[in-house]
Amino acid sequence: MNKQIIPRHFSTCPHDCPSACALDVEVLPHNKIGRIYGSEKQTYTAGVICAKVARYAERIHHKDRLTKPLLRKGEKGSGQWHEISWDEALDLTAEAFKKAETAYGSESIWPYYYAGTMGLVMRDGINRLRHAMKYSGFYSTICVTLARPGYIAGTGLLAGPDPREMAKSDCVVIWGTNAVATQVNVMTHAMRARKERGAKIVVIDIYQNATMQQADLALCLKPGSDGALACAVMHILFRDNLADRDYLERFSDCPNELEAYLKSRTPEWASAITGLTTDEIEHFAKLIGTTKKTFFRLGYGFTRQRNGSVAIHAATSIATVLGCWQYEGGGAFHNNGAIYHLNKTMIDGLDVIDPTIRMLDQSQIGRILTGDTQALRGGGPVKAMLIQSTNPVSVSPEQELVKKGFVRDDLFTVVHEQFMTDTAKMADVILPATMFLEHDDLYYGGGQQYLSYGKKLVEAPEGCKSNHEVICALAKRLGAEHAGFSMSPRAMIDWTLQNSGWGSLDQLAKDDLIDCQPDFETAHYLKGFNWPDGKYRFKVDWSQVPLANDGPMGPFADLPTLPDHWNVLESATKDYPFRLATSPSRQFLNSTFTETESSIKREGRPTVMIHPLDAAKMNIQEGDEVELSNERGAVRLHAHYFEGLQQGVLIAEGIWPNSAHPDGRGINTLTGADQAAPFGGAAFHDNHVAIRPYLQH
Ligand SMILES: Nc1nc2c(c(=O)[nH]1)N[C@H]1C(S)=C(S)[C@@H](COP(=O)(O)OP(=O)(O)OC[C@H]3O[C@@H](n4cnc5c(=O)[nH]c(N)nc54)[C@H](O)[C@@H]3O)O[C@H]1N2
Ligand SMILES: Nc1nc2c(c(=O)[nH]1)N[C@H]1C(S)=C(S)[C@@H](COP(=O)(O)OP(=O)(O)OC[C@H]3O[C@@H](n4cnc5c(=O)[nH]c(N)nc54)[C@H](O)[C@@H]3O)O[C@H]1N2
Ligand code: SF4
Ligand SMILES: [Mo]
Repeated sequence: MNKQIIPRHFSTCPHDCPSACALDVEVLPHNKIGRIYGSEKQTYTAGVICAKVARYAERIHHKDRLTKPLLRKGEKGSGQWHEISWDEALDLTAEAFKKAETAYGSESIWPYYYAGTMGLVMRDGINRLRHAMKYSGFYSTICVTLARPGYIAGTGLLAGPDPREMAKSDCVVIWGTNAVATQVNVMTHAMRARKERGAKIVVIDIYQNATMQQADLALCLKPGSDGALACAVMHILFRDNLADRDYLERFSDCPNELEAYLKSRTPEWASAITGLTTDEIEHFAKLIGTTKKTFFRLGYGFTRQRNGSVAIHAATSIATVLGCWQYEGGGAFHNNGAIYHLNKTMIDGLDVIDPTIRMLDQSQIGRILTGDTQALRGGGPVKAMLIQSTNPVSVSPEQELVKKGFVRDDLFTVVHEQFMTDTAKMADVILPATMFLEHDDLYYGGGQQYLSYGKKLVEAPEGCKSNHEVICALAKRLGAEHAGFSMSPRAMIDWTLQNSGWGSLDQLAKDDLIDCQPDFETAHYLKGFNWPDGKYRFKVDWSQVPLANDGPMGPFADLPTLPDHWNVLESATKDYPFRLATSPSRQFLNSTFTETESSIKREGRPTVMIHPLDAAKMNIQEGDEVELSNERGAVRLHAHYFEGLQQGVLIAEGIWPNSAHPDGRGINTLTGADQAAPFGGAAFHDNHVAIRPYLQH
């Protein structure tokens, strides 16, 4: 057979995923793409990508893509729109912002964004506009402030051993990440270790997800109990003389104090908290205690509990007690954010920051838009918003409040989007956005070590503009001043590379990639951890944790100083006897891909998994429509019997569009926006709820 050869071009996946895969994209005539493949030349991607991005043609060429600016007619959310020109849309927006500023001050405008694209130019340019205009600040809390502090509390730095070393481990502990669904490349390297070296794969999660099904040792514990497991494991390691005392002496702050303190953290104590048997805990401790090349791959899952920062610190501490950091294929990894040391001055407008401007918490958007004085940090109301690359009406906690905020008649909302999302539906003005293959950008991997180029490969549909174009066009109308507003994305990438010590765009355009992996000794902290005394900290002064962010905000509760189980969870009660986690689905990425047929077909419908014994107690049959409820609201979906979780735990996978639920209330109706310690962040998997059959009236 004579196969026609379709040209493939390099790109980078822009989605909010630690893998940031390097891609080979089939480019067809007439601005069409074919299939997308994983690039072989990027050694972490190693030719493998997830299915939903492989079939990206379905998304980029989707018939429902937004291509015309729209102005609301009728009530907010009525679904009726006028088509308008780009000039009209931008003029209207600029006028509304100026009006709000004149009447209520610059902080009444809140530019709001997230990681729909991880491209630095397109994602973060909105910050340049807000800094130049002194608009309210965006304190990014989702994914960041519950996870990172706990890792950094020990190591002093958000970086770790080369994730490719998982392939050289004798044991890979996949903890709180459903890697098969959310970052498939972890599996590539872990499986290689199993195949080539007979390595064991341990998975620690709260349900038997696709990743746990691949495990040699599966630990299915109660939500929010990871700190207890970690402490009992360290107790056993000291008890059985499996701790590396020489390493601890040289590289940790207070090993003797830790050992003494852990005496009471017995397997029996942890068994009662985790729901694991003491045998399971002993077995896990023995396995890693006798396997120096153990790689702890710590994901986001267990940090989406109110005690998450304390728990990830406890888990990271095991690697130190064992001295795993010393070995190739050993150590603990969460994210590589710190290795890139990018100078973001031009993109973010860091040189025009006014530090007196208030920061508003991303997770608290519902409270902010409904006038909660604490969430508004004592300032005036938010009157106008520019929203790019995020879908808060679907993904943010306390959805009832979020919706109440967005229907406000006195709030002007402009949403820059690719699709008619739950958030776009609530806009006054909608602006159609380009997709990653239609603009230039620069990406880095949180879960690996590459800076990676994403070049424009096809023309956007007529009518779509990139985030950068919108920000620059608004800046002009608003009189915002910064050199970045007159640069092209390519010039911006070049400036950023040159000022960060990573060469230039010319070089990147030739190579596509820069491998930023630090040397072995640095990555494994063999020259010392990133504290003045070079020692890993078991004992944490949380106020001193350098979170590379805009926080801290507070005040927050006191945290334990040594690794522990910290019981600040949203515990089950008589009225709300179940604990619900809203874990990610495989075919969606947050609320993205909920518009593509193939993903919807594979996911089915909004579902909650329940243990059959619980279901029997609650009179719930397989497939029944049920209602989940708590203080924050109620959600309707269908029950599915599932034995792979502990009784009392419920799992609802995926963030379905609100309209996929019978009465338009999405899963985040049930999640809370209280600021978890130490620096805030929404505890998406830490909810108490009631469940009952939904009876039609
Ligand atoms: N297919 C797909 N891929 C994605 C995403 C998606 O929605 N879908 N989201 C992307 C984004 S934005 C992110 S941040 C990453 C997140 O990806 P992950 O690092 O995988 O983190 P989570 O999505 O929070 O959840 C991971 C697992 O943690 C489990 N978990 C919940 N509570 C606990 C607990 O207390 N202890 C333990 N041990 N486990 C717990 C959940 O059940 C889930 O199986 O994935 C990205 N990739
Ligand atoms: N219940 C529950 N809720 C959760 C989570 C959970 O596990 N459970 N996970 C949380 C997590 S980890 C995260 S990170 C958040 C993510 O929440 P979001 O950041 O809102 O992510 P998405 O839902 O993927 O929405 C991104 C939107 O950006 C748009 N977009 C993509 N590229 C561009 C672009 O170049 N320009 C513009 N203008 N728009 C673009 C997409 O069309 C999409 O609608 O959700 C959180 N919400
Ligand atoms: S695994 Fe993550 S980074 Fe890789 S292609 Fe899929 S969504 Fe993109
Ligand atoms: Mo995320």
